[in-house]
Amino acid sequence: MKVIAVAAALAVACAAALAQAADTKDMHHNHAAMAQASQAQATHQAVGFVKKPDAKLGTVSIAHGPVKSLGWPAMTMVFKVRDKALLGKFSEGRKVEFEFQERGKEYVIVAVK
Ligand SMILES: [Cu+2]
Repeated sequence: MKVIAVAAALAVACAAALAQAADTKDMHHNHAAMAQASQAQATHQAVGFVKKPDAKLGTVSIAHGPVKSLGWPAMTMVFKVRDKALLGKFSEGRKVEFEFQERGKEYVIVAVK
């Protein structure tokens, strides 16, 4: 079930990358990099309320609910946000459904609804 969801998300992400890179030589490289990333990293899903975005640091604190895939209880914590375009969606007080990955000591948000 989860594998299918990740594969579907990856397919969407790849399609977007392909569209973006359609007229560049990098198309093939992007695709290979994505395939690698998907094997190495699990994506976790959570729902929460935005407490405080920090545009300077590229982080956001979120009061999130339980995260089953990590065995986490509900808590408030700081996430890194993958890029600025995503960070713009985290306005204070907003309810967000998001996906994140563990990267070293950080938890990086890679998608948000
Ligand atoms: Cu947490």
